[in-house]
Amino acid sequence: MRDKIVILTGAGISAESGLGTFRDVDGLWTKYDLNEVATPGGFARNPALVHDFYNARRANCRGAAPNPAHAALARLQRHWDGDVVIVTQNVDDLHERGGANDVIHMHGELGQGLCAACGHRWPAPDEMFPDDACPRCGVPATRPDIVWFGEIPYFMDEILLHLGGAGVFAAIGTSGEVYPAAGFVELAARAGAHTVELNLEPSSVVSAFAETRFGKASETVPAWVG
Ligand code: BV8
Repeated sequence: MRDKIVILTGAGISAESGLGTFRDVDGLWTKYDLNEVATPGGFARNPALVHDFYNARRANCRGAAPNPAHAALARLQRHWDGDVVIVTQNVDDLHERGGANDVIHMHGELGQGLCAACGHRWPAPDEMFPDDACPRCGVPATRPDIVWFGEIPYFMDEILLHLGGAGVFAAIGTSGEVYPAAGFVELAARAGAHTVELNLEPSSVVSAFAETRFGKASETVPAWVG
């Protein structure tokens, strides 16, 4: 009996905590040009704009609190007698502040800075600026530790291993628009996992799921966890 549960979360799980999603009616990509603030080219062209974008989201995140969906997943990790692996596309720390551990941030973290010169990572200050020097090598080549479009997501080997051994795969609060995350359900299903989508509305990959539960994450996730 495969008792590993792999959970993929997206911006929808943090929506009720007040953090914006990307592709909903008032989503972030309706206010910002993705190519200008979430690509390496955008950062090279205008690092100040990109830092402003992430400085604003870091401030938002500090003012937000985990919601019952985050708490329910932490409860599942505590009580389930197998592994519960949370893979998140989110760059906020609400899973951790909601009590979860071993969260895999495949798109990076708002709370970390990265030096493009020496690869050093450190806890990001509240605000980062283009000429910040790296705390280790001193070169002003610092950036948010975020995986932008066209960059390779983090921990892919580990994630693929988890998907291959999952008994259950659940996707929560994600539109299924961004790859490779949107393809995880197919990989899990092919490996024999039971798949469930918990989302406000059908995602772009809803047909790949064996089970769907629609509604707000703060209601559907605690009900699913029990
Ligand atoms: C990669 C930065 C290769 C962090 C993000 C051309 C050139 C290069 C690449 C590509 C290309 N064409 C396609 C690609 C691949 C590309 C891609 O998928 N593009 C899409 C747009 C077509 N992907 C990449 O570039 C990735 N890298 O492919 O590298 C590779 C891959 C594998 C192995 C080797 C090499 C990199 C992708 C990461 C990009 N970074 N953001 C940040 O700023 O936050 S992506 C961005 O979208 C966020 O990270 C976000 O997490 C992610 C997914 O969005 P969602 O989380 O799903 O949010 P969304 O708003 O879309 O949906 C919210 C959902 O919640 C909705 O369904 C809504 O109904 C629901 N909801 C709302 N409220 C609630 C709710 N549900 C429940 N309760 C509620 N209350």
